[in-house]
Amino acid sequence: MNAHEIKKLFPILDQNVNGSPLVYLDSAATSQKPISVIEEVSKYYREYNSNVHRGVHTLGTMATDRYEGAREKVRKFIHASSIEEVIFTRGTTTSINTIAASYARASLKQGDEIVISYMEHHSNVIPWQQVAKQTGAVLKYLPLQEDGTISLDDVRNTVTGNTKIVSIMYVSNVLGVINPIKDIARIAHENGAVMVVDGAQAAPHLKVDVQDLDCDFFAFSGHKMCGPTGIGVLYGKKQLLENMEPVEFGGEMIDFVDQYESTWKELPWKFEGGTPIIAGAIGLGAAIDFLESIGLDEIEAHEHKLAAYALEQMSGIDGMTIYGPKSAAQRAGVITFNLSDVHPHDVATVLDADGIAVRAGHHCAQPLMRWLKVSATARASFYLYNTEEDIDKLVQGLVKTKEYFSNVF
Ligand code: 7TS
Repeated sequence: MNAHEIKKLFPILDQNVNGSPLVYLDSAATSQKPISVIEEVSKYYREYNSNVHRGVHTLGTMATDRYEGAREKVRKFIHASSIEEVIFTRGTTTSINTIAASYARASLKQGDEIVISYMEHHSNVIPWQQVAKQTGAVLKYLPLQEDGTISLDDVRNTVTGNTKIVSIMYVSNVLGVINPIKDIARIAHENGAVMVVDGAQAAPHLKVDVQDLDCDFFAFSGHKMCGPTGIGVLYGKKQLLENMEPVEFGGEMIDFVDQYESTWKELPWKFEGGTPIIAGAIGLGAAIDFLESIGLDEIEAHEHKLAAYALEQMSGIDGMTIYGPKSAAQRAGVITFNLSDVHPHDVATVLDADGIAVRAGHHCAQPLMRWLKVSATARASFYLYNTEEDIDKLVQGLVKTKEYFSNVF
């Protein structure tokens, strides 16, 4: 199936915005949803809406089967070794906060080190700042190379025998760079640290194999990979999860409750307190079916092609600064840029008048904005439904923006 055919499977993309056909270039913020996912979520509410893991009635059994079936789809999708290692959460943010609040708070002490990089999203910065304050651990930043990539020499120089946690994004939501996670995980392990991977921008775009990466934790969100909002995943190695305390207590996650003491269910349910995100998990299962029907390798190759085309077309525009590596091979489909004197919010506003949706701002990565020495940028992000025509329209829109503002000043 080519991108034009894939686009037809996304009802939202078939509309005019401000009088022009919608060109959606903000998938790094959230992706659009194919009809199969929308229908699967709707089917749950229309045909078998029930709570899970309780009682024996037919609808409840159906809901439980589909919810747990989605967990198995996730397990296969990331190649975890068992469903005990797949915990449903609200998204990447909740997954990383769970690792920080449970694993890190209990195991870190004064003088231990946590290593992150300058390119991290706030949700992979602030939980570690909090843990550092609570435990007396030190938060250290990996520097970046001039083109925004991470060098393994810097990893070797920053990670020490005192490092207990290394937490790095797989794919940057700003620079688009794909980080050498497998090598970083190896260096973390050589120093006795655990490796946490923020996979929010990786799971939608490339084949993830948590066993091959040998990461200890992996976090991602359903809404960026054609699934619903409000559902995400925390993968953790079984022996780590087994020794961790839950962070939410109540229904669903208990085995036996006495007046003053309680015991927890086995993995993964001890981490899923309360009624879970049933429709979300079922929708995520449908999203995985959809992505696999296209093929993750095909999706990644399509994005590399679009990124190469966009880099080539956009660098020809007068006054254009593109951040991150020059080569499309090192990037997923994210291009962050600034257009000479035009504020990125103005760029996004002029593009929006022609139905072109891009994001402007700090992209929840203020440490990276400081490293780039800018307060904000504009960002176009691509997914499997974007075409070269979408990029042509973006380039035309940018030329128009430039002309518009050079007439104003
Ligand atoms: N990590 C990365 C790398 C992200 O890109 C995002 C969201 C998150 C974590 C947080 O995910 P959430 O689902 O828990 O919110 N990134 C963006 C973005 O780039 N624009 O809007 C949200």
